[in-house]
Amino acid sequence: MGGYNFDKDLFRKRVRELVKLDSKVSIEDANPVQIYKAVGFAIKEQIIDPWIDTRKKAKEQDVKMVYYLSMEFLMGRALGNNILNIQAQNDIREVLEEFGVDLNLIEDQERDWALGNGGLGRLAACFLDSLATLGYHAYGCGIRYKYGMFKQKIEDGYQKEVPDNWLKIANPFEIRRDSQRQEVRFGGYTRCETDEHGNPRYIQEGYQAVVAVPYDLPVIGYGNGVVNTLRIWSAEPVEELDLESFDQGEYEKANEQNNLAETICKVLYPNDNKYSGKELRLKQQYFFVSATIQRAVERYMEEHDDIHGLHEKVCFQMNDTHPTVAVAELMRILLDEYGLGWDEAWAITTKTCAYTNHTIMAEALEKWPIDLFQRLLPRVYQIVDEINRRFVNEIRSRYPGQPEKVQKMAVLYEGQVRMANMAIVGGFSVNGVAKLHTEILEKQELRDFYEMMPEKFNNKTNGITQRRFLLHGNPLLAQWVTDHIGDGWITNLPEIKKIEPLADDPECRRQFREIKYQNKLRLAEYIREYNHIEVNPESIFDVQVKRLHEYKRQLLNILHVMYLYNQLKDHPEWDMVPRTFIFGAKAAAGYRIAKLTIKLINSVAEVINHDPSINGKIKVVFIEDYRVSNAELIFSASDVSEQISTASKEASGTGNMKFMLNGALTLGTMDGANVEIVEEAGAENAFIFGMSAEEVIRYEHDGTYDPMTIFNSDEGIRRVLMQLINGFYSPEDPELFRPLYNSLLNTKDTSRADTYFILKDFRSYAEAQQRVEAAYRDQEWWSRAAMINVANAGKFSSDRTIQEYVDDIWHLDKLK
Ligand code: 26Q
Repeated sequence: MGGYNFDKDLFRKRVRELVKLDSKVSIEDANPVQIYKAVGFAIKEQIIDPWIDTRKKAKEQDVKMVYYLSMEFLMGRALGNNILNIQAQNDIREVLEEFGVDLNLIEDQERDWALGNGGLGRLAACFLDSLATLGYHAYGCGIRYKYGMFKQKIEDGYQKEVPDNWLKIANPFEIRRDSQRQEVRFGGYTRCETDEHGNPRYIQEGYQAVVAVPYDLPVIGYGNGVVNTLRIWSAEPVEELDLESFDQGEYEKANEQNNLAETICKVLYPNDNKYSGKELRLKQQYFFVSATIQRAVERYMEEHDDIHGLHEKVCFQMNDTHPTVAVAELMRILLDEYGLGWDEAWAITTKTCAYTNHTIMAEALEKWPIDLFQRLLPRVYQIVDEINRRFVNEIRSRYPGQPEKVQKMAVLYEGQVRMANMAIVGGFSVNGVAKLHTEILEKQELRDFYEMMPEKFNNKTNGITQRRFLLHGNPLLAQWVTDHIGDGWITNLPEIKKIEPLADDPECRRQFREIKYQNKLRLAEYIREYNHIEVNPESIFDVQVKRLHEYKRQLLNILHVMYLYNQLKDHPEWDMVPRTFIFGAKAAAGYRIAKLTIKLINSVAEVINHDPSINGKIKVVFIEDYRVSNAELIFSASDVSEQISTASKEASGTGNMKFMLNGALTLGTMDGANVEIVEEAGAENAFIFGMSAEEVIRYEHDGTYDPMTIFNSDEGIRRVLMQLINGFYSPEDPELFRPLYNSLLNTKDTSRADTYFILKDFRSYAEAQQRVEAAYRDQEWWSRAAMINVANAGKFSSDRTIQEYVDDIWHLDKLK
């Protein structure tokens, strides 16, 4: 397919007109928000034909396509990225300059599309970018939450959640598609009828229904004229409530349906890696899955005549267990609406559905109470029950006399529906998201499944899009790379390897350092504006940005800062390299320990940043409301990338890749994709510490770890821990941080103290931090290592990941 043929004159004319039409002001009087909207509309006009054509070509060429089913799409802002992908940046910048406005200012008017929590949602967004850029037809399918990820305010050091009313400014890119609405049914009961051939037919009755209305957003391929669709569904009442014409019973039902519609899409659950068995969550899941699958089958049948070939043209990729009700919903449609027999329907389903696992954390596994599931989805539950019955028979005949196999693998067990098990049984592919993660799945978490059906298992190491995280986020480095090796890297990241020899050229290293310095100035400016803290751009920018979770061990990081500060107070003459410790993290609203960790970071910052005696050698900054848009600034300005999760706990991580691509050195454990990053960049160009995944798992099994021994024997650690309970950082309330202290030492709260081995890894971490310090003193060495990291980031493009999904799982055809 071709490019976009951006028409600059038309664009100029249309921005003038659209700002009037939309805001009733002339361009001269328009404010930045009004201009942002007009620019968005004018860009939509320029991509609307390629958008329509993409759909048309997909139909003509009858290509196989994937529906990426995800509760989350963490898109960030669209405008700047769209402008780059249609390659109209210079034209648009010039037109806006004619109007006397700066493009960056206009980009800054857009709200983040924060329809996701963190890694999993951002991965979905990167995948959509890569699918379009590689020329594959794909739909991202999700929910149009009225409120996305909350905005984080820091008040008195505490996180406060503020609703994210992102639709308040109309989104110029979206298109409501009333013609494609679907009905989704909840509750009631099923009645069995016998049809004319004597076959049973199941009919759901007494249900409540909502209408699912899709809103489409364009996903623009880089320079290739392919525009795919992110389709997010919104719930609406089936009929608007008419007070007069309803009798009491109907009135109540209509009212309930209205409420149901309103609540379903109200808000994104702000949990990350944690299951909470809330009924509304299951409603959300079924709502968007049912709408998506109904529409996908309907569309397939508009263009084909035999439902039996569905799997040849369609794949449903399930992003974690959240949409795995898809397996049963597809069965329902095939059985009840197309009248297929069980075996036929099962054969199609198990060739159409595929599942990605993103976690081994036990508390993240979704297990729905059967009574809840059955009440909400009576017909779907019958199907789950039958899937389970047949699967259990299969296990028994395969493993006679081994009841523990049923216990481990059954879909229904101890009154619960185990969604991961359903996904594995009902799909043809199960993948982990990094080599180590997939190995742990095969050898530990999903071992019985792996032994029974090894052919389903495969690894797809995550990736990130270089278009957003280098081209858009770090324009200086992107330009520098392009100046030296051309722009092939934009669509073929492994080409960036060509900069590796430049790491041996002192002048290139100097330029590279200068770019990092400029990016640090840009971030320092942001920190001055939003945090009112002055940071030294010559200091090491040591950064940990990600969701706050105990396994990610932000606590280890801040305890080490406290430890360093103690050292500095004891030895004021120590000429340590100045450091700026930068944190950014949202905590799930109900996660007490996580929220207290944020408070601790801010309290430590308060003390250290205001202590003149240390001459600004340490600064601690907590960046409020970490999100995709400010992440782009942060990665580009970082020197040290903190990836310090307890080994085996972080399935992959993707922030680690964004840092690497922007020339930060990894300080990390051998966890998730860190393992592969080190493999690519060379262990000598990273700082690795801590226990291995194997050691962690061994300790977890034998239960011999006792943090108290460390506390008793290590003076430095003890001093830091005592500062959590002696009011050193909270004089007004010395007990404030007691829960953190307890989480590390007290076995009363949890089954084992220090669940995430913070004390165990502390010394190794501190020692790695010393290596960082020593290495940074040699600026030539450091820049060289940073450049080698960038040069070897090629593997971590989501283009590579997507191509692997296409080759091994989806088998899509490219659009011509
Ligand atoms: C589940 C039930 C109820 C409410 C919320 C949830 C829920 C929501 C989000 C559970 C998990 C998540 C998100 C998980 C996640 O982001 N996992 C991360 O996925 C990344 C992409 O594969 C990996 O890189 C990270 O290692 C992994 O933690």
